[in-house]
Amino acid sequence: MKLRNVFAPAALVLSLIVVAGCTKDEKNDGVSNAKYNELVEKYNKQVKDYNTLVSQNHTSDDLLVETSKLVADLDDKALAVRKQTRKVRVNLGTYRDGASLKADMKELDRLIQDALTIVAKLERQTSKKNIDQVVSNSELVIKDEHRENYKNIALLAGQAVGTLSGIRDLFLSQYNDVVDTVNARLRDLPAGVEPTDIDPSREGDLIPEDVNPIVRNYDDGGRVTGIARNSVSGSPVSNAFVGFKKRRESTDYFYETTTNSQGQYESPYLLPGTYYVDIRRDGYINVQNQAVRVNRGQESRENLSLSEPLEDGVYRVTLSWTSQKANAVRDVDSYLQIPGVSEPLSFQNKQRAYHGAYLDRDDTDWIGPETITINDMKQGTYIYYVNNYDARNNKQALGNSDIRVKLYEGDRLLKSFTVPQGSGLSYEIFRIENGEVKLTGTFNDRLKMH
Ligand SMILES: [Ca+2]
Repeated sequence: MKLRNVFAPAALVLSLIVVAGCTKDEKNDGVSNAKYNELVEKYNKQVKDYNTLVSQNHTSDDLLVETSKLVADLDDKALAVRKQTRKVRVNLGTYRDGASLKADMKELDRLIQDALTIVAKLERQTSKKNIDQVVSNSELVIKDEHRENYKNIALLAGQAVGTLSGIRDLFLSQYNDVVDTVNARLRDLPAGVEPTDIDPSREGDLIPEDVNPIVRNYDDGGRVTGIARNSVSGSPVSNAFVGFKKRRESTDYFYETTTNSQGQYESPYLLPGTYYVDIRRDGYINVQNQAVRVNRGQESRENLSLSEPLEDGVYRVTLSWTSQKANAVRDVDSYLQIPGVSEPLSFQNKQRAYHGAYLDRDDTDWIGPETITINDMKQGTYIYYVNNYDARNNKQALGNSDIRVKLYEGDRLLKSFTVPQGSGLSYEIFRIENGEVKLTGTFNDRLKMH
């Protein structure tokens, strides 16, 4: 056994700081450190005094061994709690469904209960009553001059335990804050799988109607840039109208621009938040209410794949993704599982008719587009998913790649999708079951790949 100092409460305090998830490098998660630091300082002083006194006297080896064992257990448990707390906090904004968030919280609850059980044992063991008992049962010959010290040892232990209880209460109150935040998030999430239709119109992200979102520079906001391309030829689409607005169902554009001869457009610097963009060009299907997020000091890459109108009953899936940037996927691939066909449609069988569908090309070098057209929709289940082809060791890259998928039918846009932040190498976006579109939105590393 790794024996630690008998003055376990010192180690216990450190464990509890970690349990609370509020070390200095985590100050951004909204938990105040001040009260903790105050209690820890007080506690450390009490333990130091306790330590000094005991070192001048004999005490029970049993107490030392048992206490050390408990502290070792608590250290292990505290580390697990810390990891789980961070997991929940870091991912809080990106959980796609209530079920996975609840599962992670359940695990956190379990770990915390285990830790508190150990805390309770330690409290009992270091209580004044127990120390008194140990002292009175001691077979050591206690010299008179030490008797007073033993009383003081017990007294100090009792004080330290009192502080320990304060720390535990504080920890529990902060944990309750996490639970409150999680509950608020759960109200925004469906119980099962969340659709990935991009409508991040959470109130907090929207710019108030009376605020001008255009700002002067990067210090105050960010910018949206992108390239519009023809979904089949990949040629730039010039002179397309791009209108920025603050509300989803609105035609009140606060900024309008057009794509240049290379298909490029950009917004002015904008306050951080969520905006919506409409894109129109004669000869193409309108794209309405495309959600874009603006982050301070960043450029949001919103590349557009525009489709010409199709015949009724013809479906088209367009895929575009980011221009070159760090920690993103250069080559995203589109896959379509066709009912009754074992091999999915992908770059392996592009540019030829494949069971009533067709993939135009494999774009391998940023932006896209890749486009699948389904001319002959069959009965059964179609599954559309995207794959991270060239960054196989980076499970975050797919979610960092600003992937935009659109599903068209005839002359209208049915749905827009994105791939959210998260981990995974492939991501199932939607299914079409007997003509009905069902949003799925799940990371899945076991989908069939070439
Ligand atoms: Ca590709």
